[in-house]
Amino acid sequence: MRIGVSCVPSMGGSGVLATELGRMLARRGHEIHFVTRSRPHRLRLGREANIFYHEVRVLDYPVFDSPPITLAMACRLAEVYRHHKLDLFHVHYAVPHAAAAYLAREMLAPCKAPLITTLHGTDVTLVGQDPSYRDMVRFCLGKSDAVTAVSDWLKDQTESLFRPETPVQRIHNFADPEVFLPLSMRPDLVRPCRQGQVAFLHASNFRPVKRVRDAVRAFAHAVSLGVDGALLLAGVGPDLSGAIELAHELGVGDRLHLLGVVDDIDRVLAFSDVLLFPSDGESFGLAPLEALLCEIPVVGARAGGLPEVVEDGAHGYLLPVGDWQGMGEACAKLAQDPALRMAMGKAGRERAIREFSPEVIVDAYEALYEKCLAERGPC
Ligand code: GMT
Repeated sequence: MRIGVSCVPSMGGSGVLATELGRMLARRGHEIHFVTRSRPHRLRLGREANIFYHEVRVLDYPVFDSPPITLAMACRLAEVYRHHKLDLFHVHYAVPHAAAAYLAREMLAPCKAPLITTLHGTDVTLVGQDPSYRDMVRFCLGKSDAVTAVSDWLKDQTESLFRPETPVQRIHNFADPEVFLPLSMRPDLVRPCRQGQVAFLHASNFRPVKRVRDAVRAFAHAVSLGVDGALLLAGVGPDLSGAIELAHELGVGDRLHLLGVVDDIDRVLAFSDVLLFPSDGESFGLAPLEALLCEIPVVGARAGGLPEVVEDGAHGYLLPVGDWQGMGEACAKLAQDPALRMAMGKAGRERAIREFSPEVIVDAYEALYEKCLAERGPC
């Protein structure tokens, strides 16, 4: 199949998933055409067969307050469709990708290429609820040949918030067990913190939904309980400076390691001991899944789709949203018991391989594409 893919290219889980899915499909012999504003950050060009990148160029004319990206993306998708004879469009994150692909298909009429929309989270629960986008998201879901959501929780949210005409199919996210490896398989890695310190990692784009302050408070609480730990913060975003300030207020500022935007998060996860992920309403939690593969227990909030990824008490601990004291106690328990960390880590990797393997998930997408193509019939 020749597949046109659109996604958010900058940091974020939806672009990561789109990229990894594209790479897996390309390895199976499909031709993948990424049509995005910039190169998706995990996409390495020129190293793998069957992968093509088409940048969406946007004319920034002074008359526009902000350039109409959706229109430029629609034009580029239509152009790539014509030049490369695409079979279907698969867009990740509804706004604005589903609207752009819908427009492209209308421009190409009577093109019958199926449109598959994968929902990732805030495109439904936050951005999609804003009156400026809500009706467009509902419309695009109805015009998609298939709609998928990355967790049962997100599927339920989508159904109750939008009541879409197109049924929503849950296809979980995946991560590559050959890339995300435990430290025991990567003896070359050097940790940024002191020998003997327990390394707690928070990795995100530091938006309010991530509740980074809870991560800092939980860490400080664990330190107050006698843990000799370091807090690694990977990523950047609006709440990073507030988190740093809070760490200094709580007396743990000297234990912070600011890693900035990390390209090879597999390395950082491998040398960490615990992932702290207190997000509220996380639809899935790709970083926690990657942590499980690296045999790192997760301490987080029992909210959104995270309980579908991490089982409380088996691969870490899930506490109510905002319960940083409980999270701090869970961190202390894990810090003081390396055998427990190791047992949970091993159970986590086994679960991740069993439930979220690339083979199973990519099979599901492939089957969905074939079904949509069969239903649409030849162009
Ligand atoms: O929905 C978002 O906030 C953006 C999106 C992203 O690009 O990072 O994140 C979502 O998609 C990921 C991949 O499917 C999920 O692992 C994240 O849980 C999800 N984020 C939220 O729901 C907050």
